[in-house]
Amino acid sequence: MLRDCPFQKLGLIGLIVSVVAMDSSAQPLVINYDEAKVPGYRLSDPLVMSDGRPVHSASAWYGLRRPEILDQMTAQMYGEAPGRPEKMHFSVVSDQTDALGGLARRKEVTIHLKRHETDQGVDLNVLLYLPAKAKEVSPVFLGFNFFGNHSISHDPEITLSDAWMRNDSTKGIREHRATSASRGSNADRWPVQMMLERGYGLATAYYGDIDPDFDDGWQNGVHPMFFRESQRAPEPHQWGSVAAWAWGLSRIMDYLVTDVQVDHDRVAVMGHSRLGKAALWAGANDARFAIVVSNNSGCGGAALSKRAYGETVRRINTSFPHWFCGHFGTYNEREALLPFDQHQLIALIAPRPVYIASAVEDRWADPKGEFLSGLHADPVYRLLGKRGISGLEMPELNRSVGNAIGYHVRDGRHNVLPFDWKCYMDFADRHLR
Ligand code: GTR
Repeated sequence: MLRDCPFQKLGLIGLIVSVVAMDSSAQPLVINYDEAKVPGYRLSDPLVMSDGRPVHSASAWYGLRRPEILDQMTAQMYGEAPGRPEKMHFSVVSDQTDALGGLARRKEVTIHLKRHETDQGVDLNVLLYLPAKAKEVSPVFLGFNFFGNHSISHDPEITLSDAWMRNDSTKGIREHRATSASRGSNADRWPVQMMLERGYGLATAYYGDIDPDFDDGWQNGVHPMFFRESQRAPEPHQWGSVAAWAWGLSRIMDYLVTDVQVDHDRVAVMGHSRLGKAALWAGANDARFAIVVSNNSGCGGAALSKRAYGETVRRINTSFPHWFCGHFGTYNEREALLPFDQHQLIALIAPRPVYIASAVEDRWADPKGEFLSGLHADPVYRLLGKRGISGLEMPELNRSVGNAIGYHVRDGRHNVLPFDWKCYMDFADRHLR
């Protein structure tokens, strides 16, 4: 399908500029914010096989087309991930039934990721809040955090992370370690009280427990655990960090299905920005996630790559060479050659509900490209008997639209705001209850 008719009308009003930056290859890197300069592009149809055969039935989708798309996106973009490590096990580190003034039951659980008994392994520390008064199992939102579990709430009982973190004095992180000043430093992104009052639990973990977010030559995090003898880096088709974070979300799900207070049929996976990319990829790979929420996930997440608006494939591969698999570099400035685009990532989640949220000032993440991914995934939802999203136009600001594919663009910047969470919980209320 071409970007012209009928989607050309979907204009975002705003200042239109092109920014020229440089990357390490010394070629000027053009960042386009001008809708008129979005290249003409053709999206592959999620309901047509690569060899041209049309997909007319749910069985052809599940049996043929879905595996084809999943294989392409795995091999060319996120990279192949291993299975669950053979000797993985869980320890409940603490369990308090009257946390947050009696509102919550708070558990801390360590997931020991190990392949062999003798491995040092990697520990993933999960914080779980559940509504204390719940008489039955509770639905849960699961999402990674950026600054450690202790940063998401002022609850002084949360264990302070001792993991490597990017220095940030505004978040109380010095010499790559969290200090006590870091407690609650990101609490405004996690409305725990509102969640508990609405009957939802929250499971969260620091994403750096799975893979510290810097290009370290693959020596830390979970990647080395799976190297063959003498292997030093993932092969070009093997997982980068985004796929590793997605894999980590599935390992947390492995724990959640064993927790008798959690309704494991009602776990919504959510992520912001790079962690939104990871949440979408987790949702595409792991059907245990009942709902998937992408908050401002942008390039490599919900935004169409072929629009090359805001952050581009070359730019993301240059700034973050560890996020995607080696093969993805082939598409730097050659998005047209991609055999898929991000609408197919959304389609992989079908028929489960997925919510895509944009922020109007977050042009780097291409709000219109995020909306279009949902729109172009809609035919797959319809084939599977669900209404995805109707209406070809982006909605007005701060209005949540859609059915099994939810969408909003709110005012303001790249962030997670209470408005976003309210929309996610309303969406979960509609689809999970
Ligand atoms: C930016 C990156 C985006 C987005 C964001 C974030 O630097 O270019 O793709 O992931 O970081 O995660 O906050």
